Amino acid sequence: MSIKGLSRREFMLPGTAACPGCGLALALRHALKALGDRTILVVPAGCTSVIQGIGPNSSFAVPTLNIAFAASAAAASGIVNGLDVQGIRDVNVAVWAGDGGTADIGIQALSGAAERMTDMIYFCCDNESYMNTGVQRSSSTPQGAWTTTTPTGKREPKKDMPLIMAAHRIPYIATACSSYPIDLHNKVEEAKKIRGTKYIHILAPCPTGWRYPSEKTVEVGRLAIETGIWPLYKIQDGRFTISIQSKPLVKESRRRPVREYLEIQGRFSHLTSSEIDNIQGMVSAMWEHLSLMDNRDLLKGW
Ligand SMILES: Cc1ncc(C[n+]2csc(CCOP(=O)(O)OP(=O)(O)O)c2C)c(N)n1
Ligand code: SF4
Repeated sequence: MSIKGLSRREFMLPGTAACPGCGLALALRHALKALGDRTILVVPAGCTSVIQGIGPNSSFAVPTLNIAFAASAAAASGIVNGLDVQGIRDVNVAVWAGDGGTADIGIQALSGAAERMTDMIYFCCDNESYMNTGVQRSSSTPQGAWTTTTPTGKREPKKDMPLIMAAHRIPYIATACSSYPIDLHNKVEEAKKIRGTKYIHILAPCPTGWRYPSEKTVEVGRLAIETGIWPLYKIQDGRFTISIQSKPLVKESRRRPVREYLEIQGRFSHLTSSEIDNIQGMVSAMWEHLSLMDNRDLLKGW
């Protein structure tokens, strides 16, 4: 898919309540283009419910169910079953949740739905914090990041949700980033064709919580990929493949220093040089594992 192949139809209408430069809004716009009009969205509390607008008006041009935090994957399961008994098989049921709604409060229902192999696409749109309620830490906040509940920097590492989902042996898992809409689009298209639970984890820079100027959202997302701190990959039927944008980074010399990604954001401004070196070391160690997993049947024989 090239940029010319993208649908001109918009399912996110003008006048959303997103902050200027919101990576989440950008990712949702492109995911919806790929999902198309035969889609039902399930949205737990979070920035997305604000972006959506206040009823009876909505900036989403697809049916949307707003649901309690812990229940999104369970609600999606119910919708899938309801459609199924009516013989409707051409509707994409998609959960669009934040990292708090996924990695913390929604993980139990998500795990249950994945184990039952519910036919849905679950999106975790990861702005690495509870943004909607004022930038509190989540288990997906990266180590070192300032949030209002980690004023001196988070001590614990980021929870690895995509690999947790891989352990459920679902047929499709992918990572994406709002700065790479074509890659996101392709992955949604791929996921749409597969029956069962599909999980797409999207890194979505947030100028408000990450503390950078709103016009730098695409640049910040690109730096996440180019420094290697956010690897793009997919795991399809157990086979792990690093995506084309991240592939060159298997060679350490092709990675930009992680300092470039950290220094552009106010949430990391308190870090000392040795803490930045520490994060660089974690990224290098992660890439050693990624290069071992690349082009391998990750789940065979498990
Ligand atoms: C059970 C429950 N606890 C807390 C809240 C309050 N709440 C609403 S949105 C939100 C944060 C959402 O964070 P995340 O899922 O990461 O989404 P984001 O706002 O960052 O997009 C919280 C804690 C709630 N609505 N329900
Ligand atoms: S707080 Fe961040 S994620 Fe939420 S609407 Fe604003 S920019 Fe988007």
